[in-house]
Amino acid sequence: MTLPAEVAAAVDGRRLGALIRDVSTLGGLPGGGLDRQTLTKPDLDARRLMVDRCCSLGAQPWRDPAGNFFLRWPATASDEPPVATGSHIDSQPGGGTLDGAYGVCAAIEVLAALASTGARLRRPVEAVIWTNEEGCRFAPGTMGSSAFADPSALDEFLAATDGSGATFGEGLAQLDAAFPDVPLRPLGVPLHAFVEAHIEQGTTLEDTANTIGIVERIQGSRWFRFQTRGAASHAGTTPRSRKRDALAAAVEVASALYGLLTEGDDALRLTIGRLEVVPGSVNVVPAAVTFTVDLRHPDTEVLDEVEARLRALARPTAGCDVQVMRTMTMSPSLFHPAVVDAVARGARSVGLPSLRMASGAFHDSLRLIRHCPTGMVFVPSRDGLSHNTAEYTDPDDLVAGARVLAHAVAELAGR
Ligand code: HGY
Ligand code: MN
Ligand code: MN
Ligand code: MN
Repeated sequence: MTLPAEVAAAVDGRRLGALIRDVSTLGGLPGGGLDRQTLTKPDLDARRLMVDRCCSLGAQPWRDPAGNFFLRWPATASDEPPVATGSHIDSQPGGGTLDGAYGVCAAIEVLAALASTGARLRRPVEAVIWTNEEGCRFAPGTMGSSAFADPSALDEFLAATDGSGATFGEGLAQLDAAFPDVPLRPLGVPLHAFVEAHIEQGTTLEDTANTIGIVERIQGSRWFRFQTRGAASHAGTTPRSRKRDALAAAVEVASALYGLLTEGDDALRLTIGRLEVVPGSVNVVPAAVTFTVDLRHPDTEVLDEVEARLRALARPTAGCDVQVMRTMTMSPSLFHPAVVDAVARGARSVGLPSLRMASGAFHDSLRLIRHCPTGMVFVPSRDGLSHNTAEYTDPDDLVAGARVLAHAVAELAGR
């Protein structure tokens, strides 16, 4: 049996399942699912659980100025750049227990499999926790992996604020006191390769009866913030001719945006996920409305064309001023053939039906593409559901994905 196959075989489903269950309790919601937003107490508690678990295996912990955590399994040629594998543990406010956390738990299971086989690979292996992938508390998403790939981006991220006015920098500052045992190292250390295991969050694997997704590319994502500004006035006395209703303007712009969606090809995705009205009082004409737009498509030209039509909506509407700004950009990206093929060999070696496919969701891996050869392993999501507390993947599929991950990581680290 080859070493990668040996490490894959050493993946223990019960151990993986127990870790996923333990992590799922941190930020767990009473009716199921998670609220473990980045740098909240549940996030820090989950980091502590994972650091302690990996240190008990003999791994060495590191962290960087963006709050990314690295749990390092030593190798024979220890000064070689490591093969890294991991994902994120922050969740949506009403998220599922597997989005991100599965990839980190699978990465830790790879370390446990290495420990149980006593395998010493040529290169170190690092399990990674990337900070703030979701971007729902502090926008944009993928802050940790973005800063890892481009350290100059960190300063702007530190100033990002959440709904309460707290900054990302203040959130990060908690880590020094909470993790005195985890030494700092610089951002962006060299990596030989990065592989992320993640739930598909779509229905392709389920619809095609495949267990493993060999992810070849990720579609593009762009986030925007629209702001309409009118004038607060009395709901009962303001004549219609004098009203400057910011919500009326927002509704007109939002309707035009949904029109772009229906006119677009069926690969186009446009979501208005958050809308805030100021002052938000029942008997005051809205003075201002802020709302977000999440735009996705596999093709940059299409994104550019839809963005031009979206920006054209930033014009006086219903007597109100309308502004728009782009707040996040992720270009459609291809994963590295060497890593994609390593994942494919892992799926073949473990004897699982697999499919080469694209990702509809963005991931930290998209940011790592610029840093080192990168690829992803998908496992099926029941009904394609994610960013929803009912998110679910068959436990056997979770183990299968971890075996494929272990095979790919061991092969890449052995070379
Ligand atoms: O939004 C996304 O695509 C990712 O799941 N955060
Ligand atoms: Mn995710
Ligand atoms: Mn997500
Ligand atoms: Mn991700």
